[in-house]
Amino acid sequence: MATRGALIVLEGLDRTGKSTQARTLVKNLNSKGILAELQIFPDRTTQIGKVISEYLSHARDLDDRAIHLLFSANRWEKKNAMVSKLEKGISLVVDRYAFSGVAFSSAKPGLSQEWCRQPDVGLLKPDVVFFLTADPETLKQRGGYGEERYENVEFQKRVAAEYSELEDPSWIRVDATWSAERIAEHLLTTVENTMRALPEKMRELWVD
Ligand code: Z5A
Ligand code: MG
Repeated sequence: MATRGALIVLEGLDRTGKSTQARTLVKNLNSKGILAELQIFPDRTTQIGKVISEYLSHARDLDDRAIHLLFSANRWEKKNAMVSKLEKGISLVVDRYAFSGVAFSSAKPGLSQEWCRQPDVGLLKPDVVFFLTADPETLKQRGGYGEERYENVEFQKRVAAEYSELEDPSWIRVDATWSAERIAEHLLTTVENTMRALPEKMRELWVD
């Protein structure tokens, strides 16, 4: 059995409940005596994260490629700290990761998935990716939709198409219209199973 922590990623369109589930999963793991912490991307607390936050709230405009590289840099600036936590046996529940980076940027005109992947090559590869899915029209009805950049149904539909192209067979699709409790239970069981068969060595994203 591996002594390191597991890298668990939650992905999906806006308002699929990723943040709700990421928080609950950390709490549920902790209450079972499993060390786990939350890592949110974008991490808006760093200097790079502050620029990203200004971009998302329309306080700042940036070239599409420039903002893409900043989202990636925001992950790279956290990589060493993430490695060190995982090596200490702390599992990380990550609320959005490089897959959001590729899906959202490549939904813009002129940015290919191939180009968008490059800056994240070599980041840590997750041990499990949960992909929360629901129809953008349904998600629109949930709280807070429409305040930040990208939060419109037409763009979300393009992002959904990019996610489908990016998705690989290892991803675990979860119906985001299930109750939050049902999703939480499913995630916890799956993570516990993943942890039983965790490879000792961490892998790199989009390398192997
Ligand atoms: N972005 C990017 O372009 N490139 C990158 O590399 C990265 C991100 C990392 C901000 O992300 C934007 O950055 C995002 C992608 C882009 N843009 N968009 N669109 P963010 O993660 O900071 O966005 P957010 O503001 O946290 O929204 P979100 O993450 O999309 O929401 P969520 O976390 O998936 O959902 P939630 O906050 O948990 O729940 C939303 C509402 O639904 C809330 O009222 C809940 O009570 C409700 N909810 C939750 N679960 C359920 C269930 N099961 N049933 C019914 N209602 C529910
Ligand atoms: Mg969120």
